[in-house]
Amino acid sequence: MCNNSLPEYAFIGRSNVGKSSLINLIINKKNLAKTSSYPGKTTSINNYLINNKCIIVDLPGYGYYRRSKLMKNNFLKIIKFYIRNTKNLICLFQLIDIRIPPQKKDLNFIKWLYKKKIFFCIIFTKIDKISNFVLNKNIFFYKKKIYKKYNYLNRFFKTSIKKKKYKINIINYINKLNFIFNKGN
Ligand SMILES: Nc1nc2c(ncn2[C@@H]2O[C@H](COP(=O)(O)OP(=O)(O)OP(=O)(O)O)[C@@H](O)[C@H]2O)c(=O)[nH]1
Ligand SMILES: [Mg+2]
Repeated sequence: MCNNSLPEYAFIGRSNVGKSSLINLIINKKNLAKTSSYPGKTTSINNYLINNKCIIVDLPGYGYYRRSKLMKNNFLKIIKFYIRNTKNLICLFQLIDIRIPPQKKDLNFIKWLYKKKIFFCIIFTKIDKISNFVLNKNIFFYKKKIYKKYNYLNRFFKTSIKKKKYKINIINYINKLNFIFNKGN
């Protein structure tokens, strides 16, 4: 948890969804956040100070099936404590692997975010791994599912560590939020 005066942006999602990889891409540092092809790599809350302007936070993933139930619950508790108690958490980026149908673990986490009124955006990851047709279809169904349940559509982004051009939308959005944050302080 970090209660300093800078705006903070955190990345959350199931283990292996690509949180650490996306952070490296966004901050342009190849191996700063540790990544792995095996789930469960990030096991602590890692803060990265970006140009003295904001803090990017890499969170451990939730729901890694090889962890014991106790460990999974403890990780979830730590993540939720961080999210609820970080004063300057401006936006939480919820990462979703768009190759697969909506997963209960993600939908439960999203439900909790709505319940606790946490501001979040959704990032669909690994878009290089499916065709444009499947991508658009999956995004359509995801949006529909969320809209039907909450009557509200979050801002959505799509990304890939292989199709680097998509990161600019997230960078621009963070810059915009930084600007708004600084104007209000
Ligand atoms: N093809 C492809 N692979 C990706 C993409 N993003 C991440 N990966 C791969 O997915 C695997 C997991 O990436 P990580 O960034 O470690 O995932 P994580 O969400 O931080 O995982 P945990 O730390 O275990 O919670 C790695 O092998 C990455 O190279 C993507 O956009 N496209
Ligand atoms: Mg990670």
